[in-house]
Amino acid sequence: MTTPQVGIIMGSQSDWPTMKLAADILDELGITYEAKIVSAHRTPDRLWSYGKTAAERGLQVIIAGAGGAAHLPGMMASKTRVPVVGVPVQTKALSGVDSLYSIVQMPKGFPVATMAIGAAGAANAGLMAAGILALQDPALAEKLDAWRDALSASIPDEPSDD
Ligand code: RP5
Repeated sequence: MTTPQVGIIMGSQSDWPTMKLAADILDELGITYEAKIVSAHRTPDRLWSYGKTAAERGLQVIIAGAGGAAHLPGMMASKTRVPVVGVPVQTKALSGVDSLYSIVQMPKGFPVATMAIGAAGAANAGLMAAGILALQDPALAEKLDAWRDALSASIPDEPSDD
């Protein structure tokens, strides 16, 4: 089995409805990925081995989403040089602000490219991964440009009452 280009990881099954929005973008652009539940708190050994083998397996970007005390993206960044894009999952208790703060303030040396909270952040994580991969892949660059052009073209000139 060949290694996918992108690893999507998340702390819990409950994160999947959000993280699926990143997967949907990758599907649209024809980017291969795997989706795994890897929890910093509940499955730390799984996190360790995923991070330790990510580069040698050939993963090119990791999208990591978690909610609450969301240590997963930062811990993953500490274990691999593969770029990590972090998605703060929206929580019920604090609306995802806790997730954002847990992910965004990484110390110098171990960066996480942190997206917006929730659905927009997950979709943007897919687009960020696509942009990184497109640097070395002209066919993907063309698809991504077309995707962006289509989005721009879908925005009306004027507001409507409907
Ligand atoms: C985090 O705790 C997960 O990323 C999830 O967002 C949150 C709640 O998890 P569950 O209790 O729904 O499994 O680790």
